[in-house]
Amino acid sequence: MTKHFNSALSHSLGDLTTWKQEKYGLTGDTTYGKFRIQLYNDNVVRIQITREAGFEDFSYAVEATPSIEILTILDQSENLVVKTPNFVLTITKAPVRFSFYTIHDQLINEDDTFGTSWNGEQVTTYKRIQEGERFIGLGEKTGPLDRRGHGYENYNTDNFAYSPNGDPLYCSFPFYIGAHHHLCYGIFLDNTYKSFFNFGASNNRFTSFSADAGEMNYYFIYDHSVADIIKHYTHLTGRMEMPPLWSLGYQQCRYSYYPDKEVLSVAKTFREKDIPADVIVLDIHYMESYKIFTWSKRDFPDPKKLLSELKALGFNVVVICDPGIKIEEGYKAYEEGIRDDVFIKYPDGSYYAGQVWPGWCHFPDFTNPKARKWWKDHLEDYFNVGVTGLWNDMNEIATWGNMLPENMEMDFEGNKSSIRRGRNIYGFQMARSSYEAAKSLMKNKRPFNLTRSAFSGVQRYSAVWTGDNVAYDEHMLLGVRLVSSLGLAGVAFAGYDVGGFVGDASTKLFARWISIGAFSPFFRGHSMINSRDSEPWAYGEEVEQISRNYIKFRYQLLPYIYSLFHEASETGMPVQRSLAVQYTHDYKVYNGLYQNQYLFGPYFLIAPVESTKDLVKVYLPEGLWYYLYDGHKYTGQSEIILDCPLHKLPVFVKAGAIFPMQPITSHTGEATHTIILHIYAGDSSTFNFYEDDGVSYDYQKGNYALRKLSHDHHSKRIIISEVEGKFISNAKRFKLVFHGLAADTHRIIVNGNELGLIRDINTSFVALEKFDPIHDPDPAPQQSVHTVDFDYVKEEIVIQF
Ligand code: NBV
Repeated sequence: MTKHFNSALSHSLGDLTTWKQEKYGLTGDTTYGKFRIQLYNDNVVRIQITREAGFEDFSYAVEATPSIEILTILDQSENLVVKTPNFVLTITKAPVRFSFYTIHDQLINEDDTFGTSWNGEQVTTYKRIQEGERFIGLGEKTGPLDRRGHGYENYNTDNFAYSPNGDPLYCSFPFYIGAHHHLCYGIFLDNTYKSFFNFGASNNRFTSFSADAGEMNYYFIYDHSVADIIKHYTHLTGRMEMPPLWSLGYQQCRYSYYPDKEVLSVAKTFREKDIPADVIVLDIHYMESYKIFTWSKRDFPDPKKLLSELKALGFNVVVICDPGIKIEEGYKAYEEGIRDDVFIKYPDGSYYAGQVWPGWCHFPDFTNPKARKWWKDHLEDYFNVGVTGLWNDMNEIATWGNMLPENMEMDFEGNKSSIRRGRNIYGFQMARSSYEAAKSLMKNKRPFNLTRSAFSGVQRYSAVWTGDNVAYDEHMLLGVRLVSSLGLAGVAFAGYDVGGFVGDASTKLFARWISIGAFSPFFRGHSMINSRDSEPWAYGEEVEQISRNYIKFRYQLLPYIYSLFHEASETGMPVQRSLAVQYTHDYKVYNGLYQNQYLFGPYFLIAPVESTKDLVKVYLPEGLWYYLYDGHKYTGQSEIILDCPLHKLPVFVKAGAIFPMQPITSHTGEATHTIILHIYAGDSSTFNFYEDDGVSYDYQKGNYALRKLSHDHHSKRIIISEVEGKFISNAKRFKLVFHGLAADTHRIIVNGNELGLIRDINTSFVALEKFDPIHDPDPAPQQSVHTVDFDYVKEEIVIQF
């Protein structure tokens, strides 16, 4: 029986009155409410707490369903104990509190004495902070890597030129990871109302998470590593599909390139200047009076012709799409939107109107299947002229004034809710509508989809970029942290505007930003209207050369990067990994000096540094590390001081690394025929090298080629496994590049045949040949580099060295 209480005060759940075992867990009634526990697998349990009559089962974010049926539940005098093979949940009966232990009785996470409480409609769960506990995650949130001592709000907002501590921004990812005593766990609050996270920002006693309304509905995840926790979280919220390969190349954007001649000239300049690029992005000026689904008659009279000319130059085209639909008689999208009843309304049935680019607009309700269908019908025109990617902007929803009335209603698949519940999911649903439409309209070809606003699970539909950043050093480093943090929240495909959107980058800043951006999952240069030109050649010869070098390096790394995206699609593992993913319990990685460092895939450690610095302090975690440019070896768990001239972003490669690269191309449509495997001596490791056609969904039907690359340091052996999958690689040759072997001491035997050892001492890193002719005409190698090449065969290849 649920008692009534004074809703002006905070009340917690109360004591257990009855409980019952259910198929996947149990339900319990308490003095003031009820709870349900469901096991999703041996590592994931869902806790729902409500005062309503029933439990909510609808979620846009979560795809998984509970699956563990056999449970051990012990009914002890003071507790209920739920045992899984991997952790134990103890529910105290009076009052009801939830605590999680390892199977060896170590405390992982426990409710504070406040437990779960309501304050009016707002529901909060309080957790006791453990000694030395750190918190990471929440996706696109400013502030430090370790969020202890900070509080955040999730309320998707167009935060133009946000400050380095600005909050909230465009996205909500109510998921964090806690770490203490060599343990870690994740908590995902699946509630789309405005929510708050307090990581000991009030005291050292508790951390709390609240939602303005709706259920307390959280998932507790326990496993041995952050990577495993992300794997479980993305099991719940889904994983990305393989992106089109071209979307991993360099993308050039500007608010806005127009007319068509300017677009073509930008594209041609990339080719003339020998700077690789794959995408031109069209911002709002391609439209007629900013009306989505239209093309400016004056500036883009023949989009189909323009796009085919760009295609011939090897460029794909991505167009911006805003949700605001101009209220204008005769405008097809508007008239059909009214006809199909797709726009958001007030409770009295009148349409909401907000002002944005085209003037007064209505906004489609993407939680309504009718609106998604209408959206798709209108998007079709883009694909008919050859567009291959969509860029979802302004979907917080952003309007002039930015104040969205909270009484509006949204469909929620026929189960109407107020926009208080819909706002944080609006961008997600728009991105979903665009992706699903594009996917079906492009037949079997993969579209690229990008969104500014998002919620947990958006990785299934879209890449995310960090909105309107500003051209200064601190913002550049903030962007790096935002992308690393998005990775922790399952969004592997993320990036920032290289060069800074607002303001003018200095020459040095642009050089640094584009070097770092080359090691970002999503790599796009973009800048605001009325700011200075910001293409890689717009900052003078030296910066042009630095840009060319790093963009070329990225293109050579694409087989590695593409394989990382495959991993993300299989396990949710981010491409850009905060050091906290791998070195969670090494306190140094949270130090303000080192918190921006990250791993790009398993092997590259990037230490982003301000453009104003010539010297930088870098922290190298455990292991042995090679400086990218000269192979100098450093022993890990050490802080080093390094020169960081503008043309050399501090980058290190981990000993044991074995990864594929390819020759330079000017865009991803150019086939290459050699796989260059780089091997760094000193440790062992394995890497899954993945290839497919890069454009279609055939990989889901087995048309891929997966090879496990194993480097065994002790037996001095490399094994390239037999190809798994039907895809026939373009490769004809393998070339091996050994780093860090003593000169002339190694015979290289490939499948039993001794191959002549070729010593290459012209440069220390073959892939970076002529890395920077301006500064390093002939860099002296500090390591010996050996290369050897042989035919590509799809059977297993064993190399002894
Ligand atoms: O469409 C114009 C811009 C776009 O360039 C930018 O990337 C978005 O974040 N858009 C915001 C609209 C508002 C700009 C002030």
